[in-house]
Amino acid sequence: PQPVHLSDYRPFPFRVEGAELTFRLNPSATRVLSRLHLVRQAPGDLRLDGERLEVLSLSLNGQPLSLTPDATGLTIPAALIPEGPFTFEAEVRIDPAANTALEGLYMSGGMYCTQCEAEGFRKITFYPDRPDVMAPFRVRIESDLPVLLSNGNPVAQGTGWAEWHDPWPKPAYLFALVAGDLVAHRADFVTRSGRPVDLAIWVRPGDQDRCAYAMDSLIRSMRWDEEVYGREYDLDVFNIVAVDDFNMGAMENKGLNIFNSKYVLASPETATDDDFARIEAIIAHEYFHNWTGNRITCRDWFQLCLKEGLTVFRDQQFSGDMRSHAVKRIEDVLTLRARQFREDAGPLAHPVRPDSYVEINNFYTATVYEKGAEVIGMLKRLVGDEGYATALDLYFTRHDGEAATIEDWLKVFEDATGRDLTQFARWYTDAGTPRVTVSDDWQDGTYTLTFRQETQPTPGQPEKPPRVIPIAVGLLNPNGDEIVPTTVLEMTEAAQSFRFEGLAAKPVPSILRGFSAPVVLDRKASPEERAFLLAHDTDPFNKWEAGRALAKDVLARMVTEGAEPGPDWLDALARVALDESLDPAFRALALRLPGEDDMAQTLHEAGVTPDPQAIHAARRRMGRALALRLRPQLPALFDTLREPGPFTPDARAAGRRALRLAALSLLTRLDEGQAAASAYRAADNMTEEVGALACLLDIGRGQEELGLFQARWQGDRNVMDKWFALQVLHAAPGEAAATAERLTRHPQFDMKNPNRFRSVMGALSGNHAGFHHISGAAYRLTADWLIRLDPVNPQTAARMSTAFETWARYDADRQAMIRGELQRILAAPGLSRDLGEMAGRMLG
Ligand code: DPP
Ligand code: ZN
Repeated sequence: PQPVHLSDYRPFPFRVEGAELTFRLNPSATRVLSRLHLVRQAPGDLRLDGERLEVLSLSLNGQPLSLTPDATGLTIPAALIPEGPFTFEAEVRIDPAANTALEGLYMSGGMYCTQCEAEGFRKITFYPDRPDVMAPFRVRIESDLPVLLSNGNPVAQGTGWAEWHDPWPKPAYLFALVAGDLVAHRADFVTRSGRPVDLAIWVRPGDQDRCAYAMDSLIRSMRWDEEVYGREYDLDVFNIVAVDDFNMGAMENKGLNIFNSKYVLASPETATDDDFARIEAIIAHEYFHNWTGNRITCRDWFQLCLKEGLTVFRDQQFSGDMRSHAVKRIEDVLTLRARQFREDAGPLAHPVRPDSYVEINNFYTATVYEKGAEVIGMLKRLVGDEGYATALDLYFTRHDGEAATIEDWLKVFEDATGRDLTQFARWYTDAGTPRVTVSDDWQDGTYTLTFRQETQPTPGQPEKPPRVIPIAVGLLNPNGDEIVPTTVLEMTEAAQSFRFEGLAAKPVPSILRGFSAPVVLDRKASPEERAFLLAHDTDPFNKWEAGRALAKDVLARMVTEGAEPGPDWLDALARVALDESLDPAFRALALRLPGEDDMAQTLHEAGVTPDPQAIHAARRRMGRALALRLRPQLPALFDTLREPGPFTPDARAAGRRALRLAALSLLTRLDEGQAAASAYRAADNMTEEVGALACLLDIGRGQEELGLFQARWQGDRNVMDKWFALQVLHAAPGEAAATAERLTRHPQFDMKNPNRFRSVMGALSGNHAGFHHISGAAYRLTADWLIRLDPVNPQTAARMSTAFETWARYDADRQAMIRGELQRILAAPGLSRDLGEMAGRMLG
């Protein structure tokens, strides 16, 4: 397959003034009639995308066309096209029941649903399936199912049919249709300017009592977007539908968001605190797309970060406002490092705005999303809050109704603030994570910080010119007082010094506060200095970061020198863990040990070949040392944080449960699971049920509890996903592959359901020492299943192949084994474009 290049962009030579679609639904033979009203804008043939469509009829202005489509679409020669407006009609037959790729129109548990982003609409009918072609849609659905939904506002309905009209011009990727036996959880909303909106969350009968949190999140999101960004909703209805079979988390189709049921359904008994937080964030994310994505969309798929980076940034702001900014920031940075830094450091590294792809579905990545959001955070830091607000207002007025580019986005900021963003644009075009090293100097009351930035070459980009990096810095006195509050230093050169004058004593610097740029900060600091910042830093992110850096130093020495954790780290951490003036959620985060994959990456960057087994063993010793240090306080920490009264999913209660479970996890290392076993039985919510079970599995126990869990939850797909995942995630390294293999033979394992597949295979790659076990069993099992899944669901197979992206970190044996598996995948007959591109890029 040929790659598509950004530089090949050409405008579409026709305008679609309206699209009228009629669906006659049938599981294996749905007929789709489309009538497109078109006008020529420039010379050329009319090329329509279309894949796997059985043509029943084609016509132009009512005259039959005898044209034969090729494998990817239909060309109507320019000579056949009249001057002025014309109408193209097509009737095609498609087979939703056979659509296991879950792209286009497919079936999930007896209901019809669609997923069109990025290029799924071409599997429904012939259309210019590109985001810069925007049109109003009229849709008629014919089916005897009771609930028939599409985008926009309802027009009319009768027995066996319904009609919808979406007045807002939109690209085809935002088209959606749902038909099923569904029930609604409803609410009302009135926009700031007085428009009443009917809100509904559609689920299968029996699930309607698990929608309240999602609905509450939606209402808070709608209000927040009015208050913070001045953005109002623009239709009479807003519908959300939960489906069990879904490749992504959710989809922002205009007026009809479709969600993976896992990110909608929640009750205290079935959802963990993390699930509640994710539901809140994803409901907000998809809602916020109504302006950043739908009203202003992307010119082409290279601009994906234009909507995704901005919308992630907005949902992160929202969650921070709803919960705690400090905790949210720490969690976001943990995710960024675990997923994006890992991607940026390996063979799949690509710019936030890529310039070529083979399969666009392979670019819905942590780089486009999470780094895309970080880039906007930096922009906001550089232009200030007011500059940001002015620029966003200009963006919405200037580009409403358009398909825009990153150049348009940056121009808005330049025009609104007068800043030159030429150098800043490198954050969009250059891949790789800059490494910033720091040295300091103290002389006669002047403190100097010198920074150097360097970015390693990434695939296709050998040269990395310096970027503009906002480095937020504060200075503390040796007594712990802050003497220079947070100041943003703008680094623009490869090496640059900044001076602070008139100081009485040599200060302790707090650098990269709030994680002000997505870089690796390389600062050799003494354990005393890190402990000092952990105790005194006024910036909550850097306070946490100091503890994390200290822990990583300790863990690195344990792995490489066989050292044991010393009292500096243990005492410093114990002080934070027991400090009741701090937010329990923050204390829980401070107690979380560095992850094994993160440690492997850090060692690799320091020139040490990581041994997964050694990291795993050292991390366990580290946990035990911490447990011993806190032994006297653990039972009280666990008991006193118990929430009185019924479960509430708010951040305060969730933080207390997180700390309580952190204490339980430590206790489990000392009491052989006694406390965890009774906590499991006493749990009245899923957070504690799963938390206690994980503690037991970690020490090789929990078999009885797994049985209890299964007996209670086997009728619930979303909860059973946790049952599958936990066993694999917490299996001992030598048993992880066998556990996963055994679970793939479980009667409830179904590779056609992406959530279930991920709960086994995703968990296997999430178990670092298990995945990289020297037997190679997990590598083989993963490759076997990717090869098996590929013909069924190439998008999910390709996504999960990133398990192998870190091969270059490891020793020669592991490298050879992983490369062997990637070669085996590449040689699989009939390999998809999706998985083929991924395997090829990883092999380099
Ligand atoms: N549905 C995905 C998201 O919201 C892709 N747009 O990020
Ligand atoms: Zn999105």
